[in-house]
Amino acid sequence: MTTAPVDRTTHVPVPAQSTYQSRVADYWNAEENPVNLELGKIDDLYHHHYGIGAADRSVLDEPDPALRRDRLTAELHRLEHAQAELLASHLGPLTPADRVFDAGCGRGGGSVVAHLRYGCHADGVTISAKQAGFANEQARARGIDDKVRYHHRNMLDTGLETGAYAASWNNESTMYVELDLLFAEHARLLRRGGRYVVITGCYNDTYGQASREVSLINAHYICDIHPRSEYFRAMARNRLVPVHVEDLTEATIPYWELRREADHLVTGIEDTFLDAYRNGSFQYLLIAADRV
Ligand code: SAH
Ligand code: GPP
Ligand code: MG
Repeated sequence: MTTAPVDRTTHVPVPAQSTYQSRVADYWNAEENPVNLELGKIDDLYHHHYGIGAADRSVLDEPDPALRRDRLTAELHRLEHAQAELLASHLGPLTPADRVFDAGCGRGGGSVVAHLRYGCHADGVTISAKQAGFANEQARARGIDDKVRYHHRNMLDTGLETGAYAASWNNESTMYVELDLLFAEHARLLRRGGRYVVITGCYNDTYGQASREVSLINAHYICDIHPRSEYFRAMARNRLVPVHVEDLTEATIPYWELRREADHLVTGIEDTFLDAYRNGSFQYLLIAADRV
C-alpha cells in the first residue's frame, strides 16, 4: 500500500504588493513637501526630481522677504523644469500618433512635458493611488486627458500593451525596484528601435560599496540606490543598448546649493546630497538607450 505524500510546504499568504512596496506607496500617498507643491503651483507642472544648470543666485539678494521666497521658488522650479526638458529631448523624434510610457510618474509632470513637446500619447504609472488621482485631475484641467493618462499600478507589471510604445523613461524612480525586472518590462513595452531614457542618482562603485551619505539618502526616501555598473549590466541583459551617457553631477550641484538656502522649502536632505556628490561617492546620471 502507498501513502499519500505529506505536504510540508509552509503556506505564507502572498500579498498583492510587498511590504516594501506598501511602504513606498504610503510615503508617496502622504507626501506634501512644499518644495514639490509650491514649485508645481507656478505652472501646474508637478515634478518629483531635482534640477540642472547654472542657478541665478541673485534671487538671494532680493531685499523684500516675501519676494525673495517667491523668486527662490521660481528659480528652483526653472532648474527642475530644465531637467525634465533634457530628458524629454532624448525621447524623440516622436509624432502625435506615438505612445510613451512614464515609469514611476509621480504627480505627472514628465508626461505632460513629453506630450506638450511631441503631441504624443502618454501612460504614466505610479504605485501611489493618490498621485495617479492627482495627475489625472491635472490632465483633465489641462484638457489633455484624452492623450495623457495615469494609472495606479506597479511599473514592473503594468498590464500595458506589448510593443506599443515608441519611448519610455524613468525619471528618478529606478531606485525603488530591481533593475532586471524593470528593464524587462520596458523591453516588453517598447517597440523595436524604441528609445529608453533614465535619469537617476547612482552610487559610484569605482572604489566599492555605497557611502554613508548614499545610505542616508536611501533612508530618507525609503529607496535603494543602485551602483552605476548595474545599470549597464541590466540594460545589456534586456535588449537595451546605450546610445548616450551623460554625467549630470556637476550640472545638479548649483540646484542643491540654491535649495539649501531656501528656508521655506528645505527638507533637511540638502547637505547630504552635496556631500555625496562632492566626495565622489554619488553621481547624477542620464542614460539613453535603444531597444534592439
Ligand atoms: N518620475 C516622476 C516621479 C519621481 S518620484 C518625476 O520625475 O516627477 C518616484 C516615483 O516612483 C513615485 O511616483 C513613486 O510612486 C514611484 N514608484 C516607486 N516604486 C514604484 C513601483 N514599483 N511602481 C510604480 N511606481 C513606483
Ligand atoms: C525626488 O523626489 C526623489 C526621489 C524620487 C528619490 C531619490 C532620488 C535619487 C536621485 C536618489 P522629490 O522631488 O519628491 O524629492 P524632494 O521632496 O526632496 O524634493
Ligand atoms: Mg522635489
